[in-house]
Amino acid sequence: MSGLFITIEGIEGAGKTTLTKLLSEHLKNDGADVVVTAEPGGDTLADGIRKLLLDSKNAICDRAELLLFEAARAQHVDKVILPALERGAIVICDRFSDSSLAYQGYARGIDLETIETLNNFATRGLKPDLTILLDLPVELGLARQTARDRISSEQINFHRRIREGYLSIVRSEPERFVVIDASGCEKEVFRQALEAVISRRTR
Ligand code: Z5A
Repeated sequence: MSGLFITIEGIEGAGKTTLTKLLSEHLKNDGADVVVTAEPGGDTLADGIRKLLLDSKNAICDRAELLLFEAARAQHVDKVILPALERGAIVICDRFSDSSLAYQGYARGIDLETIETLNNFATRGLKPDLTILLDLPVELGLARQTARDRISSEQINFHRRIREGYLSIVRSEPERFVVIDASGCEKEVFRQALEAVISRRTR
């Protein structure tokens, strides 16, 4: 597979969507074949699962929540991500399997090994070449948010466990991650992220 798979992770309001847009525009202007996508979602089926997952009217038990994220991921990987990587594109994905470890594992309390096994099944073992973690205090991220859904309206301690969870994942796989202080301005976050992408592309 000749493409480059980049994922962007972080707590709510970290600036993932903003960075994804800035990076993809820059790389496209540079002439690269870039596919921008996000989880949960990516095609009609996965978008439908996203609506179920984020709707505050749905009372979803933790195991069902995990399995729905993994079902959406399996569909996303087969229909969007793998075909793009196979043709040599740069895929920039706003959230991926680390989100399940951070949210359903570290924050909800589901056993991490179970999640790793399900992640592996859903992704066919696909791992990002580079994961950019946008790290910032939970209070700042939540203050940037304009709308709340079933998951973002959880208590502040839930969001703190997510942040700590991400930092634990980084410690276990430091070579895959670049951690950027996302409390800085958009331009500075973008500058650091672009530097990381360029160094990964030229490896
Ligand atoms: N989830 C899960 O539990 N398990 C999983 O496996 C997966 C996901 C894949 C997806 O919702 C939810 O699903 C999410 C995790 C869970 N939980 N929640 N809630 P989503 O995709 O709709 O939500 P999100 O990923 O958290 O996105 P977000 O809240 O929109 O945040 P963001 O994309 O990181 O931020 P943004 O939209 O780029 O920026 C937010 C605002 O801040 C906006 O006004 C920007 O202009 C501003 N901003 C951005 N960067 C900056 C900087 N650097 N300085 C100042 N202001 C900034």
